[in-house]
Amino acid sequence: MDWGCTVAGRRPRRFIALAALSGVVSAAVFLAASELVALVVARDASPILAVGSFVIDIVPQPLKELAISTFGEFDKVALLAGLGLAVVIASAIAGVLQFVRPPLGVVALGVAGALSVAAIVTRPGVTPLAFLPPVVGALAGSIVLVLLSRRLQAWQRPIFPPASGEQASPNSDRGMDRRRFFVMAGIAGASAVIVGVTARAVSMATSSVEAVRRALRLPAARSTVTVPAGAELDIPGITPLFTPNADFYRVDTALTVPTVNPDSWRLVIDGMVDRRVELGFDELLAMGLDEYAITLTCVSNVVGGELVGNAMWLGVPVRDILRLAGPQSGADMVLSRSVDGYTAGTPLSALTDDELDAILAVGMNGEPLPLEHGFPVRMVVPGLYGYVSATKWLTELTVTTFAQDEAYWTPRGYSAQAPIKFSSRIDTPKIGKPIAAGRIPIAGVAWAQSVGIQGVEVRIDDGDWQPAMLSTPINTDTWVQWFLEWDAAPGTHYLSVRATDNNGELQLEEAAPIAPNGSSGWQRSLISVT
Ligand SMILES: Nc1nc2c(c(=O)[nH]1)N[C@H]1C(S)=C(S)[C@@H](COP(=O)(O)O)O[C@H]1N2
Ligand SMILES: [Mo]
Repeated sequence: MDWGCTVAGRRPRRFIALAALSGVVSAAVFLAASELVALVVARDASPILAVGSFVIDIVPQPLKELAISTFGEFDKVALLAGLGLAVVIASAIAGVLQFVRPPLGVVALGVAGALSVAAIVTRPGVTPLAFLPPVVGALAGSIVLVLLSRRLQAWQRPIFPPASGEQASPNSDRGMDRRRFFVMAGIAGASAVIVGVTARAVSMATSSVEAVRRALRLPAARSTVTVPAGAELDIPGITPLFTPNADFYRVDTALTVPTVNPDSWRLVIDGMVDRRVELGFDELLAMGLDEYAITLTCVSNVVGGELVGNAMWLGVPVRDILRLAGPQSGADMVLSRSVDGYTAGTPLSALTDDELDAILAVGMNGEPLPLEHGFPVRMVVPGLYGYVSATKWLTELTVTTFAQDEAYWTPRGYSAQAPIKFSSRIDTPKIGKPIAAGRIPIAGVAWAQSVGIQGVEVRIDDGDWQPAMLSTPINTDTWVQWFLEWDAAPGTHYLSVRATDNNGELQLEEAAPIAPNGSSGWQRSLISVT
């Protein structure tokens, strides 16, 4: 192959491709060096994660919904993959720029470094040295880019006159230059991958908070919830009464799970209060823990969807904590804040109501909160969607007003206040899973947190609504299971479900999308019987 073959005035395609490759290698060095420095001086300062988080915050609402509906719980993996692709493309362009118009490639890396610094230092809770990783990364990446680009120039030189100011090397052996380029690109690329992956892995593995969590023994509950006999139906395919932590849905804007050490955790209660209060983890535990069974629901749950789960929480009523600070008259909202800057706005009345168990939870299904579910402390409020109440990795409760303060989702297309629209779901038989004809149970769950479910009805095809049997409810804050026996005849059938709550209200029939305040409608699923 003749590497030197060229059309007059144009560089051969091969060199352009190799210039692009040198850009990609330099970007890998940039990221790897950043990860390494981040590991040492500022764990929160990974450029790729900071830029990813920034993207999450600025992405328009419809796009976010599209991502969630397309990729489900893998939305963050998809985001990182997309970001990775963008980095590859942009860095390839930077490599070509550096080759044809130096120092434009270095300028591009500098801009990438500056943008990373901006994305990092504007994250909440950032440490003072957080600017360092992208700066060192940009420097390392630029050095590699300049060196690779020079090698490429040298290799190409016999065909082109030297660039101004550079020395011609007429005697240089092109085979040698070519080898130098590949050796350098290979070493830089391979070490970037090894260093980058190792640094990230070490950073994740040595986040000591998981070890702290495993060693943590929460005090026993002062009062426990009695699960009545008949609360859990024994039907294959039905959702379990309590959702195991490993299966509990996860929804948040955090690209990496925040790691909060309970030893340094502080909760600040401020805003419109008689006295500002600060609480440590042990002080919170010392207030006494009780058990609460509460079903959590996400506003993004579509009719028949999976973004709902039931857990046995261990915690302290929020009203007891607010009482320490003394909310002032005129306040009507509590803005709860997470370490990662996320906020939720909850009506003050929902948090002070003696009849409603809004809690700060530290335990979930018999263990400390899993890291993904808000360790060490999160909020849980029966009857309100998670985005307006269930702040994870909680650090601050600001007593304020809806007029004065806005929570994370409010300017992003969701209602400031959002009670859960009660709903019902068919768990079995499942859509797209043909079943054998015969007597089978139709079963599922229904929830109307803080009110309770009075009844569930099922309709087969266009028949009459038939009352389903309900499990014995634990309380009004948890879902109930329901079932109906069905003589399934061969063919395709529509199964529909609807619930009535303890106020005698019928589940909303009118279909609504998840934005701005939750989906509604009756689930209708097509089942094929063979
Ligand atoms: N810090 C933080 N807390 C958060 C969120 C978030 O993005 N960040 N999302 C909320 C939303 S929308 C829901 S539905 C619940 C989900 O809680 P889970 O992930 O434990 O199921 O957490 C809430 N708390
Ligand atoms: Mo949510």
